[in-house]
Amino acid sequence: MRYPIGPFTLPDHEVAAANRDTYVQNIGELPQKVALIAQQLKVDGKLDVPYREGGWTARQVIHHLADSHANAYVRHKRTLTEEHPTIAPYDEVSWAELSDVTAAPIEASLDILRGLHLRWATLLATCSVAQWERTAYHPGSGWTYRLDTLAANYSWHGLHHLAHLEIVLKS
Ligand code: NI
Repeated sequence: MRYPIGPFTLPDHEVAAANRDTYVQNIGELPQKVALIAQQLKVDGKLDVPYREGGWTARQVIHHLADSHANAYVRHKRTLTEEHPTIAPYDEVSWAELSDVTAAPIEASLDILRGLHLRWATLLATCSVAQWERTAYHPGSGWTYRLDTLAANYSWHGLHHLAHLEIVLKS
């Protein structure tokens, strides 16, 4: 239940380079997919249903996507403009428990995702080969990301949480 599409594994450079278009497409398409399922969850009154026992509610998942991908966007931009930056971690569990997550309507995060992903997918779609190969260090995992493996991670991350929302919808 926790990893409905399986955990993320860091692709090797050859695989990541071959799949750049897929990552751009997945990142570009996510907001519309989330908005569609969020609308269905709202109609069904399931926004406060967790996707698993003790897990986040659909509402928390939607707000988490906005929180996480705002960080992701900054990570991509820093990778493109700084020399091998160290990615700043954030406490995603605490972020999901802050008051805005219960007080703000999901539409606020759907709006964030729509604008953010349009910028993000446009940025990635126009990157040069040299830009795709720029690197960043992630202290949490100890991984060195390239821009394409970072995009791979977030391409997976969007679909991972979309699958959580689908679990709630089918419950
Ligand atoms: Ni997540």
